[in-house]
Amino acid sequence: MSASYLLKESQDLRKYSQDFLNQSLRSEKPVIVTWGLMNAGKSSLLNMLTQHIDQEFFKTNDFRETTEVSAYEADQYIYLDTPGLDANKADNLEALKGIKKADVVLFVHQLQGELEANEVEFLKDVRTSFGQYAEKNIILILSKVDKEDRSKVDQIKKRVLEQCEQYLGFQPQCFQISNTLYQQGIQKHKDGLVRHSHIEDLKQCIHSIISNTQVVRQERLNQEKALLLKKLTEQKKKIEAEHQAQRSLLMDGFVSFQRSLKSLKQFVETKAQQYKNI
Ligand SMILES: Nc1nc2c(ncn2[C@@H]2O[C@H](COP(=O)(O)OP(=O)(O)OP(=O)(O)O)[C@@H](O)[C@H]2O)c(=O)[nH]1
Ligand SMILES: [Mg+2]
Repeated sequence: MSASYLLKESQDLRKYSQDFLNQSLRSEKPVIVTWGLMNAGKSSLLNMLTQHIDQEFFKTNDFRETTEVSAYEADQYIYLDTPGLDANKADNLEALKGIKKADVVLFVHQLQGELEANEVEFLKDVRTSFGQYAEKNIILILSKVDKEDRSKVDQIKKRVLEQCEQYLGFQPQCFQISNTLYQQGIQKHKDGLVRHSHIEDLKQCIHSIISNTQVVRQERLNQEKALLLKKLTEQKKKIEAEHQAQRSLLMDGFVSFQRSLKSLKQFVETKAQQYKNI
């Protein structure tokens, strides 16, 4: 490993440590975050969960709408909306920023087929961040169920849960929701539509998960602290090894320099003696 690479690695680790320390300054209210591909219905869902029925708080649209993380602070919770994931790496990084702040993750998948590769990759990162709490705190949302027939919804649900089992090692809780049905149900006072939207069921589920927030936060912080300590110890070893290597290099150079100096001295002395004897 080159010294410049080691330096860069150490600088990254320093930033990571600083981020870790900043985390303890986070808000007390539980944080609920949506993630998912562009246009999946993330912002619409948050509008429904925060009772922004007639006037939206989180902007929604048919084209890419959310481009940075935005927040709504309610009485009990904070809701975070994130930009849709896509093949563009930089944007996915922007979306990932909220991971450590999230207490509950609503992963929104639009019902057009199975999970795409970048959705799976992202879910793996979220799982890592939650550790042993991933299974409970990540909720899978199948959105816009009003657009598909029941058999297709069931078929996609089965496939997506199989993928979760395969790539994450567990099947998360899964809700088949419709923002549109919920909105219409509330506006027209139709309980059937509200029930069919499953938004109230989702709210209850979130509520039950959140009762454990402080314990989970502490555990995740402990896990991360242990990981950070491990990384710092490994980095210390690498730096010591590099230091030793540089020192040996220097010593080797010094020994051969001394040897040359010695032979030069002998040469000069011999010559001086020879000239003296002439
Ligand atoms: N039919 C139907 N359409 C929905 C539903 N939820 C959202 N939509 C529509 O889907 C489109 C995208 O919704 P958004 O909530 O903006 O999606 P998003 O995931 O926040 O999109 P980005 O922020 O661009 O990633 C909008 O036109 C919504 O009106 C739903 O339950 N049913
Ligand atoms: Mg959005």
